[in-house]
Amino acid sequence: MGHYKSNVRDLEFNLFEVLGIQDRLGKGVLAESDEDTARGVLSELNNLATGPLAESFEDADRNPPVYDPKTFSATLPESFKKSYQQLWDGEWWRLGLTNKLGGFGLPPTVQWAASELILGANPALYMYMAGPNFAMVVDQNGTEEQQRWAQLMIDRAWGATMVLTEPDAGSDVGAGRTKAVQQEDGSWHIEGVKRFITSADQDMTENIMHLVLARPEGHGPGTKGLSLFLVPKYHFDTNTGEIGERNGAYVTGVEHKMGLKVSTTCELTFGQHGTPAKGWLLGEVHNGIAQMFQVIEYARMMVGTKAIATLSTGYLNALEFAKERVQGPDLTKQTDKNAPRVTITHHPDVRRSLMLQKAYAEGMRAVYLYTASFQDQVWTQEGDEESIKLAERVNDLLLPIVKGVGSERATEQLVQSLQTFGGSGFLQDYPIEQYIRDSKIDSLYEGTTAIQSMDFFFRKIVRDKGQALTYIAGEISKFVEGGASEPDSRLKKERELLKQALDDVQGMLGSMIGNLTSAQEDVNNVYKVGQHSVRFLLSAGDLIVGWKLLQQAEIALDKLDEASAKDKSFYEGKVAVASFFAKQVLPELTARRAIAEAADNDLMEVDEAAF
Ligand code: ST9
Ligand code: FAD
Repeated sequence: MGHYKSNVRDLEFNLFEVLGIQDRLGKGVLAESDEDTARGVLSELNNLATGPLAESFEDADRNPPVYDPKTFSATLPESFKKSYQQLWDGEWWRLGLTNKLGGFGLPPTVQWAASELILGANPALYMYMAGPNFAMVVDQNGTEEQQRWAQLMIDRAWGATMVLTEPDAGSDVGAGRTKAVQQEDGSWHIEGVKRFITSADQDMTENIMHLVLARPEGHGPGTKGLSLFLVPKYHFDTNTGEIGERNGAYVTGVEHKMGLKVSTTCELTFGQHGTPAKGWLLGEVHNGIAQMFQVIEYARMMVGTKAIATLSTGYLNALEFAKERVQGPDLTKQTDKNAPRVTITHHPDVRRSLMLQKAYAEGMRAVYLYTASFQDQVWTQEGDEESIKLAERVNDLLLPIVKGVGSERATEQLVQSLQTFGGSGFLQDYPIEQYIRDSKIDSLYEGTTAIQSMDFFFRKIVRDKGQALTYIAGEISKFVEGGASEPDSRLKKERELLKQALDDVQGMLGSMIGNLTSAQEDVNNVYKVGQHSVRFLLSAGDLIVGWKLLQQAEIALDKLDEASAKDKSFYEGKVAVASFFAKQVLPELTARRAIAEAADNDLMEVDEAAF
C-alpha cells in the first residue's frame, strides 16, 4: 500500500448529500455531465492517485532535483517524471479548463474535489501541471494573438510559472525592482532577478511560459505600477509552437528546502546572461497586479486544498496506526498490573487528539467545497446579476479562510498525527514527517497567514462593507434558529454553542472595527487591529468549521435510520465530530474575544532590545 489514504466517501458526501451539486449538472456549460460522470471522475482519479501518483512521493523527496549551473537547468527524478507522465496522459489537466479550451464540463466543486486527490497523493505533480490553467488566464486576458499562444501552451503541454517575488519584495510585491523596457517591435526587454519561483525549470516539458510582474520604465511605485509580461523560456513559432532560440530567462539556482523538495524553487534571472529576456505585455494593457491576482486566487485555493488534503491523509494514517498499536491498560484499570493491554484508541487523550484531527480535516474539507460551490455559480453564470456578484464576494471572503486557516490548522494537526504514532512517527518509515515538511510551506507562500488575515479584515470585510460577511452570518443564524422547531433535537446544546461562537466572532470584529475607526483620531490604534487579525481569522475559521460540521451532522442524523452498516459508522462519525468540536473547541472563542476586546498597545511600546 502506498502512503496516500484518500477519503472519497467524504468528498461524495459533501458534493451530493450536502451541496446537492447533482442539481446543477446537465445544464448550460455543464450539459455534458451528470452525477455518474462526477462520481466516475473521482473514482478513476482515486485509483491513479493512490497508485501511480503516490508511488514516487517518497523517492522524489529522498532524491530531489539536481541543478546544473553549466546549462542553467534542473533535472527531476525519473520516478517522479513517470508519475507526471501518467497524470498528463490521463488528460487530467483538462479538469480545470473551460469548455472552450477543452475542459471536461465539470463545475469547480468537482474540480477541487478531484484536485484534493492529486494534492494529497503528490502535490508537486499538480503544481507542475499549471500550464493549461495559466493558459486559461492568458486566454481570458490576452490579445487575439496571445489567445493563440494560450492554445499552444495547452496543445504542446508546456509548463508555466507565476513570477512575483524578488529578494526585497516578498509580501510586499509592490517593492519589486525588475524593470521592463519597450522595444521598437512592440515587445519588451525584462531585466532583473526573481527568487523562489516554483517550477521555473524542469526537464518534463519542451517549453515554459513565465507570467512575470515587472515595472515598465517610468511607471509609478507599488503594485499598481507593475505590468504582467509573458516571457517564454524558448522563443517559438507562433503558428505551430515549434521551439526556436533560447530566450534570456535563466534559472541560476535551485533552493535546498525543508520539504516539497521535488518542486523546484528557483532563482530566475532576466536579461543577466548576455541574451535579452524578451516579454510581451499581456492583453497589451498595463493592469499587471489585477491580472496576476486571477492566478493568485486560483493558487490560494490550491494551497488551502493541498494543506487540507495532506491533513486528511495524515489523520487517516494516524487512525490506522492507533487501531493496531497496543500499549498500556485502560485508564479505569490503571492500578491493576495484570489488566489486559489495549489499543491506544482506548486512551482518552488519543481519542481527543484523533477527533480533533478529524474535525479539522473534514471541517476544512467542507469549507473548501462550500467555497467552491460559490465558484460554481460564477462558472455557470446561473441566477441574476446580483446573486452572481454575491457569489463572487462570498468566494473572495472565504478564500483567506481556505488558505490561511487550512494551512495553519493542517500544520498544527499534522503534528498531532505524528504524536499519535509515538516515537515511530519521528521515523521515515511512516509518511507523517514528510507530510509535515511538505505542508509547512502552505502557510508561507501565496501570502503568509498574516497577509491572509489582513486581506480578510481590510479587504474582504471592511472594503466589502461587510456584505459577504453579513450573508454568511445570516446563514449561520438561520441554522441556529432551525433548531427552534425541534427543542429536543439531539444537537440542541451544540446549536447554542454555535450561537455563542457567532456572538464571539461578531464581538471580536466589533472591537477591531472600533479600533480601526478610532485610528482616525489616533493612528496608532490601527496596531490594535494588526495584533489581533490572525486571531480573528482563525476564530472565524473555527466558527465556520463548527457550523459546517453541525450542518453535516444534521444531514447524517436524518440518514442514520436507513443507513447500511458501513454508512451507519460514517454518519455516526459525522454526529460525533460535530458535537465534539462544538463542545471542546467553540467555547475557546469566548476567551479569544475577551483578549481582542482588551486590546492595548503595550506590545508596540516594548523596546526592540527587550525582546
Ligand atoms: C507564490 C506561488 O507564492 C506558490 C506556489 C505556486 C504554485 C503554482 C501552481 C498553481 C497550480 C496550478 C495547477 C493547475 C492544475 C490543474 C489541474 C486540475 C486537476 N484579491 O491592497 P492593495 C489586487 S506566488 C484580488 O493596495 P498592495 C487588486 O488589483 C507569490 N485582488 O495591495 C488591488 O487593486 P484594487 C505570491 C487583489 O498594498 C491591487 O492588488 N505572493 C487582492 O499594493 C492592490 O491592492 C503573494 O501572494 C485580493 N485578495 O500590495 C503576495 N488583494 O484595490 C502576498 C490585492 O484597486 N502579499 N489585489 O482592487 C499580498 O497579497 C499583499 O497584500 C499585496 C499588497 C501584495 C497585495
Ligand atoms: P517576508 O515578506 O519578508 O515576511 C517575513 C515575515 O514577516 C512573515 O512572517 C510575514 O507574515 C511577516 N510580514 C511581512 N510583511 C508583513 C506585514 N505587512 N504585516 C504583517 N506581517 C508581515 N513567489 C513567486 O512569485 N512565485 C512562486 O512560484 C513562488 N514559489 C515559492 C515556493 C517556495 C517553496 C517558497 C518558499 C516561496 C515561494 N514564493 C514564490 C515566494 C513566496 O510567495 C514568499 O516567500 C512569500 O510571499 C513571503 O515573502 P518573504 O519570503 O519575502 O517573507
